[in-house]
Amino acid sequence: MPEFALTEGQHQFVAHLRDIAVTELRPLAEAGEPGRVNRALLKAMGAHGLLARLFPSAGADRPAAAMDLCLMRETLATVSTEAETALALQGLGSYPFLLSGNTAVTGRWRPAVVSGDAVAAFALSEPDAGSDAAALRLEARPDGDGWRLHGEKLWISNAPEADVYTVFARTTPDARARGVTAFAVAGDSPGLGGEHLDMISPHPIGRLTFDGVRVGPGDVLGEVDRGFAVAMRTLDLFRPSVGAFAVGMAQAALDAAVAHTKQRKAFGGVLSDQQVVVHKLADMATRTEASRLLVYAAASAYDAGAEPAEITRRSAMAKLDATETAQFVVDAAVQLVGARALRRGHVLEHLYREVRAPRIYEGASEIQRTIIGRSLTR
Ligand code: COS
Repeated sequence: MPEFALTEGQHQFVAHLRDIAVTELRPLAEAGEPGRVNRALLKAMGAHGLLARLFPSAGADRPAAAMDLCLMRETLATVSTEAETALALQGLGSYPFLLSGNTAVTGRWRPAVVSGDAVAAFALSEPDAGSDAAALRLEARPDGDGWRLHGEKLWISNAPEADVYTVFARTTPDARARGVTAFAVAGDSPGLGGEHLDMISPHPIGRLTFDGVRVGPGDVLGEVDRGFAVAMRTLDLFRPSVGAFAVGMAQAALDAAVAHTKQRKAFGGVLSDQQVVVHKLADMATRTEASRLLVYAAASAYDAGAEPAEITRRSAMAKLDATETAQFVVDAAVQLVGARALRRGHVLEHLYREVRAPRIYEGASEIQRTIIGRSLTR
């Protein structure tokens, strides 16, 4: 059943997290270098047990708590988008091997991932396979009892600095989704290279090159040729949480717009005396709250073990609605605050850059509409 209100325990956790975020995580995030992995920040999140909360029960059928993940992302987004994204990327990169890895893989990486000592990354996209993920071509050539990986991955968050990658590669040619295998690949593997990419939003992202990187049967996550489902199940969990990130950004933008328009003198009063202004704030608040409820409903359905098709549909709806809403809200807030919102360093200038990418990554809005549309017509 979808949840429409937070429990007392959840409220307390959110308040506690906000406190840690303001006093510790934001200063660490601000001390980091834009576009680079911030290991001190990740270690602090590990020390506070936040990364462990991403994986409450490794090895279980559903080793994650979606609502918890969403609350963490929404809360952190209102304080520090860098801290938010560092937490999320750690989860996205390592969830597949916690979901589908054998005991050796999970045992090797889980402790370091939850302590923040190892940085994880999710490597699905390629230059010619973005929205059409089943078109991926990174080649897994048979080599003894294992494979050698040849090819390229692009737009991979945390690359090329991560310590472990979930890599989706083609084990059977011309088989689209039915010929993809997921592997855990150590960041220091011989033959693995890469570079940073300079993007509009400040989180680390890069390109990976594979020149005969050796992977063995023990590195397979799940089953050979069944890796596409590993990717999709991971995205089913993380898409609502991208929505939660968007809701947090929308809330931060709304708060900034309310604070400004309440005190900004204009036309013999304050800006919020103008009906056009207060009506805009009302729309921003209402749409943010509606998105929040869609996110909570999707997360609750996941945690309650709803039917896979329902989880997928709700996940797509939450991501679609929340990311599009956040774009509207941040843009409207910039308009209300005016030129000072566009000055480098203003919270809205930062959010304006941050809010754009989530409408593209983890499945563009158009892909979410395709998923929702198919669920209606199939
Ligand atoms: N959970 C488990 N399995 C799933 C699934 C899900 N949510 N969604 C699809 N699958 C399975 C299907 O059941 C099908 O399995 P079989 O071949 O055994 O029947 C297989 O995966 C292929 O599914 P489908 O035919 O729907 O694949 P399509 O190529 O039509 O594409 C979309 C599906 C468009 C949904 C997928 O390519 C997608 O999500 N694209 C966006 C990728 C993305 O998010 N990239 C960002 C990377 S992270 S920044």
